[in-house]
Amino acid sequence: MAIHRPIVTHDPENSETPLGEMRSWVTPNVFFFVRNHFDEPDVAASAWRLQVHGQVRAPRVWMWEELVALPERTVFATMECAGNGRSFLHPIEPGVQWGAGAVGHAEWTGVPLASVLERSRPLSDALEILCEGADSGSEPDHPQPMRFARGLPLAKAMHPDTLLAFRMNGEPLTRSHGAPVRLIVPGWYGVCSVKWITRLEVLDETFQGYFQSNKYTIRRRDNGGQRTVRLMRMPVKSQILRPGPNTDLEPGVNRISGIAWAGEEAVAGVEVSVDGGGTWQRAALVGPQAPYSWALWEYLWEVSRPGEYALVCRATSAAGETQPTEHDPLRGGYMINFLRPHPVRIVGAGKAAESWGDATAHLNVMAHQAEEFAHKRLDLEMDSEFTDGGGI
Ligand SMILES: Nc1nc2c(c(=O)[nH]1)N[C@H]1C(S)=C(S)[C@@H](COP(=O)(O)O)O[C@H]1N2
Ligand SMILES: [Mo]
Repeated sequence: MAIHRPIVTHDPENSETPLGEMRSWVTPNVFFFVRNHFDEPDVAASAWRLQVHGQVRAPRVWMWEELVALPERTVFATMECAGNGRSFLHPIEPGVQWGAGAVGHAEWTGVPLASVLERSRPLSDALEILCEGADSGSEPDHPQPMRFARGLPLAKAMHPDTLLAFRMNGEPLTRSHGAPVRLIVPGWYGVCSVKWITRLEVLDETFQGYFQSNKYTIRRRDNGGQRTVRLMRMPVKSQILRPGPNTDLEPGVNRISGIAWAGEEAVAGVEVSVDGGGTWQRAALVGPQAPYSWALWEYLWEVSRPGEYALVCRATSAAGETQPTEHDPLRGGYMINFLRPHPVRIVGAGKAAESWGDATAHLNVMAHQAEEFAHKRLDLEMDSEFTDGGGI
């Protein structure tokens, strides 16, 4: 069986994690979704420079050898694109028409962004760090070429878990994921984690760049009116991995498995409904549970009656936040974590569809399968049913 990273747009590449095939807590690098706004720049480590300037006492340019000589830190974090799930919205929202797979979970290694910033001694009025990538291009509503850039509030920039990362799951970053160095902002939407990073400017004001003023914003109700807010933290969300949507299953015990994440929070619990959200049962969290990281979960569904069923999953964060029933239109094509039915059919009169061992045995199987996937050749699916979504 060939495994694909399904392509949503070719040029630039926007491709999904093949969620239905994933069995491991971490997403193997070749299957980790790719979200590019512009052509991928080719930046060799030897030629890479990181300029640090702006509201600092000691501006500086870093070279690769200097960066990797600093003390390392490793963080596990789930990364989701703020537009993940956009193709499920009605009416259609413009932008890349993502299915459910613009999300992945990896082990990121690098040096804390704070280690680099501190050495330039930011001034006391520092408010945000402008983080710029080496990639550039234009958008339909912004014809002048621009770099990909985001402003990161100072407190998050100085948090020890915010990394200038150069390894992903123990391997050097690939070009698609931002080689040689990218930002990792754990718990926040993927757009904050600037790839191919080459410039940090300490600002004493809020950055108003395209990718956080024109795009990646939502509207919020505020005192009877509305205001525009920038997207940063990921809210709580869950997704069924298996069975896939529209699968035919047999009567008996069927295992429903999935993932759930809650940004900076840990996941407190996941519930599953087999009747479209009418009644809920608790799923079991399996494997590691940590802040920033998705949790794997499963539910053993005993079913005898053939027919159509609407599976739904719903996660709750450690802070008690849970997923909304419907998509708030003020969110436009972003922040899509509403409860979405996952149809399956029970057909025939077989017995249990899958045998079931204990959690440890199951995790061993997952680890084994992940190992196998890591050695499989990657086939990119070259036919896309979707059109290029422009800059969203
Ligand atoms: N320089 C640069 N950084 C970027 C982007 C980009 O287009 N250019 N895309 C962002 C978005 S929207 C997401 S969701 C993540 C995706 O990271 P990945 O491609 O490694 O999955 O990278 C972010 N960082
Ligand atoms: Mo994104």
